[in-house]
Amino acid sequence: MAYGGFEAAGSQARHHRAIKILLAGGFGVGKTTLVGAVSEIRPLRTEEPLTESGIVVDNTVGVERKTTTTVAMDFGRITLREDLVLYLFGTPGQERFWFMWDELVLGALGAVVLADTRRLAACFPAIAYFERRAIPFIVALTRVEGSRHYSVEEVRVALDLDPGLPIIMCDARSRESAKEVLITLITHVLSVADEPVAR
Ligand SMILES: Nc1nc2c(ncn2[C@@H]2O[C@H](COP(=O)(O)OP(=O)(O)O)[C@@H](O)[C@H]2O)c(=O)[nH]1
Ligand SMILES: [Mg+2]
Repeated sequence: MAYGGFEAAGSQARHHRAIKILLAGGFGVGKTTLVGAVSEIRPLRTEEPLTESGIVVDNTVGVERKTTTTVAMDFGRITLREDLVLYLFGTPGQERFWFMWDELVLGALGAVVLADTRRLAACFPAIAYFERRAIPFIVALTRVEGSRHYSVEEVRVALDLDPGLPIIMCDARSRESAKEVLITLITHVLSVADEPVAR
């Protein structure tokens, strides 16, 4: 994976640090939108119009407003400090791109699982994946206007998540909300790192 210019910075680059965060969740849940809202570079996107044949594969029930699909992934960058850069990788939502995940998770600090309360089950595979690999994650709920409101605790039960795992509401279109999601993840990662390791 090329980090565009990052290594090219010469001897100073030695002191630079990069944090890698993954963004996962079902199709149409807001991954591309969130990367776009929070990234300081024009996000690298690989959206393609949904083709007739793609529509058969991509489950668009409940996401009728969606006319493009992320073929590979979204990629964004946020400079936290002069020497500390956060890279955000939106994982491809469709199961047929599952094979890419094992490479994407390498070196990742943690993950955000986006979930839409209308289609909660769509985030099960992402949650199962991160649990299996012991990658710290949080759940961010995007809510579409007019859809039934579920409480965080209802979602926790439905997704069978530990009491300590942060679940927050977010609007993926809002930069402030997207930033709060990332801060919540980093805070969670730090608190998990403080826990004594079970032997
Ligand atoms: N109401 C609402 N709509 C959203 C939100 N996030 C994304 N959307 C809309 O949902 C559609 C699909 O989002 P997209 O980011 O492409 O989903 P992806 O497949 O996960 O990348 C787009 O039309 C977005 O404008 C959100 O937090 N709230
Ligand atoms: Mg997308």
